[in-house]
Amino acid sequence: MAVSGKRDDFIVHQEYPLNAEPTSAALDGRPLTPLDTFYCRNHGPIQHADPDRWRLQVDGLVDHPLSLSLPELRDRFPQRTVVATVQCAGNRRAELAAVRPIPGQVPWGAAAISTARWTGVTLADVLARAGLQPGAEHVAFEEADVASRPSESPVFGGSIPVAKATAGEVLLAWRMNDEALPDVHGGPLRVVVPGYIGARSVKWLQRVTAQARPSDNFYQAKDYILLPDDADPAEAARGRGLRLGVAALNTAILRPEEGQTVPAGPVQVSGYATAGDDRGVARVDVSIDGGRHWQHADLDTAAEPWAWRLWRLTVQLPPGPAQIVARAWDTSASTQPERVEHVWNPLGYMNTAWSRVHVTCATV
Ligand SMILES: Nc1nc2c(c(=O)[nH]1)N[C@H]1C(S)=C(S)[C@@H](COP(=O)(O)O)O[C@H]1N2
Ligand SMILES: [Mo]
Repeated sequence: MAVSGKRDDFIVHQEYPLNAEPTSAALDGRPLTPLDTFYCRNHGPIQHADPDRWRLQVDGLVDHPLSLSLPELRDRFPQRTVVATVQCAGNRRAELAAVRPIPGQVPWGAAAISTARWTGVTLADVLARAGLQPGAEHVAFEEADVASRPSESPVFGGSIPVAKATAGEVLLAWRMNDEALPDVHGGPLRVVVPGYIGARSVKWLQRVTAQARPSDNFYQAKDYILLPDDADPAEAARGRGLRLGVAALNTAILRPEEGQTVPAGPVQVSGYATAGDDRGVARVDVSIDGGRHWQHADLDTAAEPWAWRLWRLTVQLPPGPAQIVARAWDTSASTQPERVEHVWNPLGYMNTAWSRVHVTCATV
């Protein structure tokens, strides 16, 4: 099925709500993901709001509650641009679901992640104008509550700690890759929280609330929960398990693609790596013998601080079946777990295991 504004080869997991990702090959090798290639992750209806009537409320533990139109946001605060990667906590879930089924969750490949140039104002500047009160430990976001929302889909929201909210890289954005933010990606206004799971980058942002406690919004308190592997998935709704927030070290091989036939000899392997919040990607290793020997990939040197690091390496593959493996290390010298079996969890979040691609090498 074709999705309006997206490439013809977009992989649609679900039409409503719209959940779709690009092919690995389409994502590969581009520091910025074009708008027609950027993945779409939705829990409810895509909103189509009139930008001229949009207002953002800033309330809660603030001295001066604000109500700002888009022109007011634009005119009263300095404009900022940040290149940032957004990654869903469910990225790479299909590999987990191959170990044990994960019913009712979107079976994402490795492309529920994309990078854009976001332009807007910093949340820090807006909060400074509102005046945070002592006791404001968290900043919560909420999308607009629209009449078209089906009864089973709660209003989307979530929160981040105040230190992150005031750190300067968190944007209230209305432009994406120098174009107006498309409705599907949260237009006219979304928050972009680099270094956190994608779920915190709330689209159709209408309310920012300073508060003492983390958000009790369904999607933070009862979903996006990492449960112990033997837990019943329903336990997430009872508030059990770890609440996700900060992103984790991850990497994926984008090329060659799983199951591909490649000519034996030199083969270029490439992909992305991301690190959580205040960490960076330090190194990416590639192995063609299941992890006994590793070679270091070339990392993009020009990468922006909040963007993924693209990497590539040419390996020599003998004829026959081959498995290519990749893992990343971060600036705290931590690396990724070896096996998906070891990170399996009932809702299928945070698959950070070594990335593996199986190919067949044909003699030419
Ligand atoms: N209002 C709203 N914001 C949202 C969501 C949503 O369903 N509704 N999905 C979140 C999740 S889980 C992710 S991963 C990102 C995806 O952003 P994208 O669709 O622009 O790729 O948006 C986040 N913001
Ligand atoms: Mo997500």
